[in-house]
Amino acid sequence: MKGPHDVLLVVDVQNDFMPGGALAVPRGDEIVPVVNRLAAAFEHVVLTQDWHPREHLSFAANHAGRQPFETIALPYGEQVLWPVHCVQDTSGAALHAGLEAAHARLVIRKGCRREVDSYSAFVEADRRTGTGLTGYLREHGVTRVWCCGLATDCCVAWSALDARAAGFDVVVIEDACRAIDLDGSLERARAQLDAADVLTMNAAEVLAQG
Ligand code: VGL
Ligand code: ZN
Repeated sequence: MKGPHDVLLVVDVQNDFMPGGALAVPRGDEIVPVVNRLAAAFEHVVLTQDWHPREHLSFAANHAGRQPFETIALPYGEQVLWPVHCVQDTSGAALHAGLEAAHARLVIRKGCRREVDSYSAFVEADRRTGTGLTGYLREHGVTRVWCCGLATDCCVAWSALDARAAGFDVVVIEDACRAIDLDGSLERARAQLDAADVLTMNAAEVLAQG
């Protein structure tokens, strides 16, 4: 059992990121039983939910003439335009029904403001506005963040990098994640994680540690 200094951060295990969903991550559903086994081994679990208003600026549909997966310049930098996904309070934004994490203590909802996206569970895409997760984890004495969920090269990687930047030890549990992998984004994310001293492990290794 992983104790009070460890947290399992379960990123965006939501219907819209599952096969058949609005922004499907290939084989995203395969992680659910793995995440469930991990969650059972952690005393402290935190979940995230991508949680956008329907007018969100990350949706291609909200920009005339734009298609999903194009990029545009927003005041805070380049923004990928996505299909409409994880609209607040819709079934697409709901957590996967098979996720077993009843003891999760906190659900961070992110990307809630129309004009700013947030891949990271810690800091919004303006790179200024914190979600409060850093302070919450510090207040609970957490020193190590174990990351899993969707998508490896997007919200998981950004969350892991920000956790590291906030001074936590960070592990990405690779087989409890799946990637979108747009134009080499998975390889780029892996290089950034390596450079930041984020460790990668498999769920079996994590569970074998007890
Ligand atoms: C995500 C793209 C847009 C993710 C969220 O959860 O990785 N990706 N919003
Ligand atoms: Zn999103």
